[in-house]
Amino acid sequence: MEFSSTSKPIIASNISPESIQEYRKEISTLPKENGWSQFQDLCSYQDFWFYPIFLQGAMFARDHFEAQASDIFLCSPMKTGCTWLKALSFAIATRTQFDDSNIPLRTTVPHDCIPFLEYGEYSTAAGPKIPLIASHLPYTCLPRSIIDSGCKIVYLCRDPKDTFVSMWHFFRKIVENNKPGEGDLVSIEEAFELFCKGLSSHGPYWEHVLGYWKASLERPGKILFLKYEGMVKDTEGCVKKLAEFFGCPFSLEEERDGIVQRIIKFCSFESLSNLEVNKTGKQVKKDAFVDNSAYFRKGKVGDWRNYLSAEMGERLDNIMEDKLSGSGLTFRISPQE
Ligand code: PAP
Repeated sequence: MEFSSTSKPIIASNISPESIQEYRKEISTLPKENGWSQFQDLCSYQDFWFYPIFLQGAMFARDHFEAQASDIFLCSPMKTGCTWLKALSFAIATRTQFDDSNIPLRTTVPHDCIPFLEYGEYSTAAGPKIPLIASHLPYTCLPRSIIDSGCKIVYLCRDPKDTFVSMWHFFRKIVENNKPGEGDLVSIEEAFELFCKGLSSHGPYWEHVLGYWKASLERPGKILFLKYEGMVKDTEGCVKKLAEFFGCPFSLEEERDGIVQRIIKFCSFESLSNLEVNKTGKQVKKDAFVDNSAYFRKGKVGDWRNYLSAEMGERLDNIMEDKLSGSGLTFRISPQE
């Protein structure tokens, strides 16, 4: 994998005050619905729901981002395992430069090792410049040049029930930390109703997944479609698949030397969540902050059972089945699994 050239100096933090005004104006004209807290409405943009905080950078990327054919995008809806995918991808891509003792992931939260397209943080990504860029944007909202340049895309999604539960906990923490005493997130039951109507950050969830699923069928060599549950079940297979997809497959010698296992162990939930930076560090974004620990909650498949009733689970499964019907994609787990 080439590390040198492709990071571009276009950064959303360089948006001129005039552009910010323009984007704010554009956002103010969008249809709105109540979000999961009293602090921010959800805005309808290109058939998806967004919090305004995510839209400004998305619009800036829409207008200014020029993809290079060698860029590789790590795309996912929120809370489906992006932090883990970033860590694994970074470790795979930089394995000849670093080992566990000096890899930037040891001292930097994965989100700061691989930048987000829509936060425009290219210049702040830690360590070597690698052609990996993450995004939570739906496929149809990606800047046109990403598709036109034939960039590779890894897409990661997750059982919607676990995704929903993870999202509710994440936003609750953000609201508690940033607006202490000023109100709360809606209850998990209310948020569930909204999620089932498609009203969630970057939702409807099923449309996000379907967009990339259909694109992966049309362009199989360019889009690698993964599920969190598959990554948990066969992490080794996924890590090897990622390396091949990135164009830097593991050699037999590397496999013999246990490099694959080393990466898996270093990027495991237990290992990353116990690093000091991920226990006590913070990400400061404009006027809000996120504790790095918020990206590491439990990392379990099926945790939804601790928060949703069987009926709620069944209801969301049915909605997904209905929305995905005929696509060939399912999130139902077969009895053998
Ligand atoms: P983001 O949208 O804010 O980037 P994202 O990383 O996609 O969040 O998802 C967070 C989920 O991944 C959390 O799930 P949970 O709430 O159900 O626990 C988080 O715990 C899980 N996660 C983070 N790191 C790892 C890891 N190394 N291995 C497995 N799961 C992980």
